[in-house]
Amino acid sequence: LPEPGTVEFKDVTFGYPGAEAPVLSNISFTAKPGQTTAIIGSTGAGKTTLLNLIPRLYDATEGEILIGGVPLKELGREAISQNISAVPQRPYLFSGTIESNLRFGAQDAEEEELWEALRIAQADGFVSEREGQLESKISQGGTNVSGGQRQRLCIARALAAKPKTYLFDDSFSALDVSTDAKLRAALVEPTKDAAVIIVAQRVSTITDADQILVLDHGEIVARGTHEELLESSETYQEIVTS
Ligand code: DGT
Ligand code: MG
Repeated sequence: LPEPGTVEFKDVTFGYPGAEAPVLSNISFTAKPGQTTAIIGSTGAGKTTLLNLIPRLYDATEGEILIGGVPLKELGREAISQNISAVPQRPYLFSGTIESNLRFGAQDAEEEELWEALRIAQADGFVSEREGQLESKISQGGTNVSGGQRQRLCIARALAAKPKTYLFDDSFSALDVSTDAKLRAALVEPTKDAAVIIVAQRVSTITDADQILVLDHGEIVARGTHEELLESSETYQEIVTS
């Protein structure tokens, strides 16, 4: 069997219920533990849809997705939520405390582990400045923290769960360039044994990815490293220069 955390797409096609044309066609790739797989492509290309198939927000219409060699449908909801942490494109917080938000998926974590997750996510500063710190209240939807803070808290929540697979949907583009760089540098060590899949808008976020998939109208039109794609893919060149 492939290592735990490995994500395999085998000829996956997906169309939203009731829609005429598929949004994703014949998607095949493997995201391995210890590697970063980046997905880039214009708005509407299908990046979020592709990520959402992994925790089974939707099921593939055709083809198969496997995690650690096991088909998603055989894995069960619990194993999926225990092994995969997703930071969605529009991250949400629950009403409750910062701590209860971080503990979603990490019920047994020590308080020190929660602070470590906050440090990596560059969120320890503003949390320690809030009255009550970990006990400080989050209103429904997280409207009493800024968008960038919400994003970092959701990244901290994903880290606290210590999953084998991380899914980051455009999680860094709302951050200023320097916070983005610091956060991604801090992520290297804690995610080094996991399969990391990153959807990105900024090419600078993914230049050091082990493989980049270029998605266009629901199809992978090119794949490779940054250097390889600069040579081989016009679509990638357009993204880089746009
Ligand atoms: P982004 O986030 O703006 O860069 O775009 P992507 O690449 O994340 O695109 P995605 O996956 O959100 O959308 C791909 C296509 O699927 C696009 O034509 C819109 C359509 N679509 C997205 N969500 C839904 C949905 O819930 N229902 C239906 N019927 N179509 C959807
Ligand atoms: Mg999206």
